[in-house]
Amino acid sequence: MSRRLDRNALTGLPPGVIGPAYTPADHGAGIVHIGVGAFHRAHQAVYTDAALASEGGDWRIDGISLRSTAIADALNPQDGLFTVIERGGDGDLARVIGSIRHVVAASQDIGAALALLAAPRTRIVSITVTEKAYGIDRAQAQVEPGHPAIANDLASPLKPTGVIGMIVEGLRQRRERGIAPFSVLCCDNLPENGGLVRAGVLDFARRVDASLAEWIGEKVAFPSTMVDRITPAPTAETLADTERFIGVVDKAAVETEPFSQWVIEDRFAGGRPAWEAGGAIFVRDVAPYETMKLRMLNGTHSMLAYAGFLSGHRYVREVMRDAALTRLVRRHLGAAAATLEPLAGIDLAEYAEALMNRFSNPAIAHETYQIAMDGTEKLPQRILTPALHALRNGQDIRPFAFTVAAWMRYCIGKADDGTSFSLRDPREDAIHAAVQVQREPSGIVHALSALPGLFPAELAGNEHWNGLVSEILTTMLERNMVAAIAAEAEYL
Ligand code: CS2
Repeated sequence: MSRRLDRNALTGLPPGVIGPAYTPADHGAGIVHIGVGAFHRAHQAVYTDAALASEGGDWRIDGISLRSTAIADALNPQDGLFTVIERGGDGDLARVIGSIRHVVAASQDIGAALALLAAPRTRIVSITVTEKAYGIDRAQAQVEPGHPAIANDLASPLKPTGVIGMIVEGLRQRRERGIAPFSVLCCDNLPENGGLVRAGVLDFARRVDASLAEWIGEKVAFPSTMVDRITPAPTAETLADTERFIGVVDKAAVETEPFSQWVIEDRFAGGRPAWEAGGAIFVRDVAPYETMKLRMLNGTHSMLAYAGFLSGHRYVREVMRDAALTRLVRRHLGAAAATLEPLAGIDLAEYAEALMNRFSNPAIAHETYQIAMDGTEKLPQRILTPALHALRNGQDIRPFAFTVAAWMRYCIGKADDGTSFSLRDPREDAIHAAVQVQREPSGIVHALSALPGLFPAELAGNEHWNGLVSEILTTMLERNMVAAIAAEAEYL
């Protein structure tokens, strides 16, 4: 059996593999991160590694995984070490990251997870759990009492299972023991993510103990942040390549693109690592950066994921080799950019060009099906809000209507060749119920637009918009997705 990556293996890393430029065990933990998935390992953990190398400090990361035990089982025997393979046009670069100390699987040991959150050394709690895990009703800025984790945690707040419940219980314990609170740093692709999580945490706390909510409102910082790095789900190939690079087995390796960006509001009551050492940018207001990224990168991603997946493209890089689809990618980037306010120091045309290149990266196997997941959680900030903006301002709404039609086509759950696939959306049952009784494209548009809380009323009630979505969906259904893409590219 091959040896496993661990602290002893660091001294024997092959030339060309970059290891931590510090001794991980010399640094204590200061961050608790909830959701130790591939994205966290390829992004925040890398910035923290750079900060530790540059400025030192007790800023290592203790991880909490909410449900799965797999990542704790992979990382703990490796002393928290794992490899990031950066795949660029000019070959791969392997880097072993030392910033994670240990991972607790909350589903196995909630006491240990809460102890991390309550520990005085914990000054920041950062989060990547994907949009759907929060259970926050974004329009009402409060928790969704029907969300499984929220419902469970409101019923037994001392034994939480979800991210909001855990944060509130961690803060409650700190307050009870006279320990200063931590700052909460949401790193998911949500608009004004700090404010959103703050609203969810405050509402949850209010339902448990009003004075706790008041204390949190006064004392806890929730800086917003924009995170960016395209990170496909690791595969067996990721692990096999890693072993070839580093010479030992690494069960927690990730692969990602060379590009990385992190824009953060500098509001950390208990201090923070020198993340600028890894290239992080600190600003007063992240919102315009977040909006730009959500509408341009993520919005275009969603468009190309639905259209690409249904027309037989497994990977984003294949989409970018399809001439008609590439035209639609460019069109979407332009339409999204047109909905944005100018942002000092950023040329949106250059940003769009950089995105075209990143999507085209031939070394990254990013599945369209991965991006297509959780559409109801993603469409509002990526597509529907900019669509409404475009509608109100007399701008081109067609690119957004095309994306919505492609998502609706996807909601039918059958590819053009008749094979079924699972939607992988938290509202999958409601979507099925809405579409299965419909015969006409316009009926599908109407039924899906009426899903509670999804479409802005002004958009769902606009005849021109609905007409356009129905017309495009008709082509997708009566002919097929390939024909609809060709017709659309023709239309340009
Ligand atoms: C993607 C994002 O899966 C998705 O929905 O759009 O994960 C995207 O790759 C990242 O936000 C890039 O930073």
